[in-house]
Amino acid sequence: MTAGAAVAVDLGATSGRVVVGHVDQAAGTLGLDHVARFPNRPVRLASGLHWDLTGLYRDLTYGLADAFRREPGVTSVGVDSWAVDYALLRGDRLLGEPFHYRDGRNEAAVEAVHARVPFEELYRRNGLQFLPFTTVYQLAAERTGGCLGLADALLLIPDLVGFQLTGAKVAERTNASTTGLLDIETGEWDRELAVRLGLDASVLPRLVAPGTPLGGLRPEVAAELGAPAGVRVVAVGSHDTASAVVAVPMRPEAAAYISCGTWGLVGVELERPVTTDAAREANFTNEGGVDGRTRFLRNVMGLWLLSESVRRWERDGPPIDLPELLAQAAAVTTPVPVFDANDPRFLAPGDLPGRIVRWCLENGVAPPRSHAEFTRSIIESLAEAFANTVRTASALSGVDVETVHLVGGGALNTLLCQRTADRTGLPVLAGPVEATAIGNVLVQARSTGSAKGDLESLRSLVSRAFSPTRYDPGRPRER
Ligand code: LRH
Repeated sequence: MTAGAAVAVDLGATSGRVVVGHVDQAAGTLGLDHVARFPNRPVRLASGLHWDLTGLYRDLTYGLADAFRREPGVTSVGVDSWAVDYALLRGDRLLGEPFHYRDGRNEAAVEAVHARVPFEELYRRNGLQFLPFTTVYQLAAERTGGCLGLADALLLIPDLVGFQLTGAKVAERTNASTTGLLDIETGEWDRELAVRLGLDASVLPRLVAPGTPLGGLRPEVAAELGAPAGVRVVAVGSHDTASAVVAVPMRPEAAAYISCGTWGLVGVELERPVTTDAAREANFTNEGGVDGRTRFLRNVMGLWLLSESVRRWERDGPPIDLPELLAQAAAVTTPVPVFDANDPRFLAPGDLPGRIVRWCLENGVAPPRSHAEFTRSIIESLAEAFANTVRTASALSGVDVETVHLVGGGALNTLLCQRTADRTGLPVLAGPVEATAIGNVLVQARSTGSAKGDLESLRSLVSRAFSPTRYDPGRPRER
């Protein structure tokens, strides 16, 4: 038994996990035990594409019960997930399963929002890149035919899980910063903006900073999960990307990061937001980081391009062995197209390979033919988008990037890491793969007193515990 263990619940758009973390700052150690991993499969209902939040909650609570069984020394639990999505509640009751941000309902809402508040003004107020699924647009879609009028609270996904566990209704700041409703200057809810958009700001809960204790488990939950006495739920950087950035073992003044999973979040960490016209035109975002830092970054489409292509191939053919497919992609020697990974046509679920072919035909380049060529084309296109975004982040922020840190599941993709090094012309340090869970654990550890210090002290624990794999740039293979 280790005293002061912290359990991280990390919910990604394709899978969730429960991880027990042990932090001993005096000894300079940081260890992780993987307890549970479960798929996160969206569900298409008559009302649109939703998350199966009830199923996810069941799976994560089974994971928590397992964690408590294995490690009776657990003192805290922290929850992070993908951003922007929310649940509506009336009292304790959920008003339906939350919408998936890839649902098509936002298209019309974007225009309606910009008609009331033009994008330039929105950017000045919230500092966020344009993404058609940012919560403000989803809420505008909700106004017509949705449940907003019935709701008395809106909870983002990790806050919803926190509410089910503890009964506390809050909005953790890093994730709240992705809604579009947080004032970039004051860090408070922009109630005036909500009113102008016709939204009832009274549904927005109290904001809390990462590290804030939310309370103990509800007695029924504690009993059902066999929780050790005194376990507390702690707000972490509940936006998964905020937790991942905590665990990037970087020197922010000379590094860029790529948090690569379903999305590739590419940027730098700053002390202050950058909301210049140039940043807006380059569609860079200023999301809230832990300890008041700014995550100045851009969303790049990420490994979704590959996972959704594989899903389509598997629908129409035999199961695919991913490591084998990646090995075949690495061995491709014929030229493959580099397409615009950020083209909005790749956002919605569906026939991604078909859309890649159409992009190529519209742009006068020969489309890939085999699964291996598609995979290689996706990896080259992602590496190119990563490289362009690192260059732009550096130019807009003034950070002189010497090293690129690539964390998350993408760090296991050796071809992607090497081609990112080649295309940026910079060394890529890959890992940790579980950066999000580590960042989640570290913020809990600091809140419960088993770790101290600023982000740099926490990051030095990460550097000692996880040595990255280094990829040096070779000669870029131009295509
Ligand atoms: C990554 C992520 C990203 C958001 C998207 C919705 O998981 O949180 O930072 O833009 O999901």
